[in-house]
This record gives sequence, C-alpha cells and structure tokens, in this order.
Amino acid sequence: MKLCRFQLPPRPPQPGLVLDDATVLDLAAAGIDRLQPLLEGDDLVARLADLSKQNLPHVPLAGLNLLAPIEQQEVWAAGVTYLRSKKARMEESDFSANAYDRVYEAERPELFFKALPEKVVPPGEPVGIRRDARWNVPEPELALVINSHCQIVGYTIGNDMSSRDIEGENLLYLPQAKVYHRSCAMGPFITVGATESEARSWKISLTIRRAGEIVFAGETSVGQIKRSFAELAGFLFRSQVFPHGAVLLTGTGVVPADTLTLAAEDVVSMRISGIGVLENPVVQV
Ligand code: DO4
Ligand code: MG
Repeated sequence: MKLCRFQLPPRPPQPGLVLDDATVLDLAAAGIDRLQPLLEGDDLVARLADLSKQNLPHVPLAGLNLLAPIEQQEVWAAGVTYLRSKKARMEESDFSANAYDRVYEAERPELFFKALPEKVVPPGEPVGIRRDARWNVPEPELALVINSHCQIVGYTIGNDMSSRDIEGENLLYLPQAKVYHRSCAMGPFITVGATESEARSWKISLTIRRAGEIVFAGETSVGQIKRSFAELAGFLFRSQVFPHGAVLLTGTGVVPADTLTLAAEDVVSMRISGIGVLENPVVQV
C-alpha cells in the first residue's frame, strides 16, 4: 500500500492513497488533510485498507502534481552503512579515511542532519549541485519514515545530493557537502506495510542521463545495508525528540565512477523496487 501527497490548486496540499498505477484516492474527502495523523495512528495498514473500500473520489495519477511525501518532519541521514560507501569515502580522502573505516565498524552509526521539510525537493523539480564544488553526485537511499514514537511506519526514496570534493577535503566540511539549497529530494510515494525483511529484498538503482544518453547506471540491494533499521532509528531517537516524526535516509550503496560529476541539466533517476521512481533534473545552485 502506498501513500502520496499532491496538490490540485486552488486546494491546499493533501494526502492520497495510491490504489494502482493509474489511480489515487482523495483522502481529503474523508476528512484526512494531512499524513501525520495517519502515520501516528494505530494500525496504519488496517486504516488504509478500510479507507480503500470507501467511496471516495478517484484522482488520475498521470499528470498529478506530486509533492514530496513529508510535512513537518526533520530529515536526517545515515552514512557509511554500505561497504561500497566506506570504500568510496576512504578512496576520496587520505585525511578522513581512518574515520570512515572506524565508523563502519563502530557500534554508533554516523547520523547527520540533512534537511528541513520545507526544503525537500519533490519529484520532477531540480536538485542542486553547488557552484563552488568540482565533484557532485546523487546518492539514492532508502528512507525510513518514522513516527514520533520511533516506529518505522513506511519507506520512501531519498536523494542525498553530495559534493565529494568538499567532503573529501576535510570531514568538518560535511555539512557544507551535504546541506545546501536543493540538496535533498524525496518521493514519490511512502510504501507502508512492508516488513524490514521484505524491504531488504528491494533493489535500488540509479541512472544518470545527459542529453538523453545514459552516463551512469548502477544498482545495489537494500539487503547490503550493514545495520538494522531499528538500530539506525534507535540511535536517531537517543536523547532526542521528534514531535512530528522524522525521515531517515539509510545511506548509499551506489557510487558512480570517480570520473563522473553531475552537470546542470542532467537527469537523475532512482528506483527502489518496492516504492517507485524518483526523478529530478539537475541545476547549479
Ligand atoms: O560520511 C559521509 C557521508 C556518507 C553518506 O552519505 C552515505 O554513505 O550515504
Ligand atoms: Mg548518503
């Protein structure tokens, strides 16, 4: 079962329940005008199953203005959760190699703040590459949708846009490499009702197109993440409160060749088999 957010002007943004490849159920017609009460409520799957049987208006998915499926949650990200990511970071930086090696093995994961919800880029809108960086890449990541009680209630796709030369120069520059205008995209759907073991069977693929030609294609499996989802969410909520819940990107396992850097007008497409496709053009910021 999948949830989305969309807008049909002049109406405000609203949640929808994706019935199939072509149809979204208008949940606002059932008095549900935000995702948060659904994500906080008991037995989300049963609630959505019940809603799907109600006689609510159907909205065609084709051409619908999908928004990022996030409302007031902070966005955080985990790093170096895949062996591939650890190797890539160690290669990009003599300065920080030891830190990446250690955090991959350590009990405590790397977690960093990524974006305010209002800054998250929706499907179809441009993601940014910094004009002061030489080496910019997308990072396709499974994102955990977590409610205020630290329960993982769904999964979406997050793009953790990163400037690898800035990150590689000095670990202390990580926030500048990771947190800037248009550096986080999310969507298109939140898949609910999948167990962690089901999600671990999903494939994550990344394609970068330049002037219509594929310049990079790569794939991994969610199962390659070293840490459990509960472990990552548990560390995020340690000595911290998220009254609106949080979205946690779980790290990347797809790393383009070191010779590749994104350019303005490239198109980044990331697919997670249990969720859908998040596609964004690239703009310099
Ligand atoms: O420590 C650098 C960031 C790592 C990251 O974003 C990832 O592994 O996905
Ligand atoms: Mg990342």
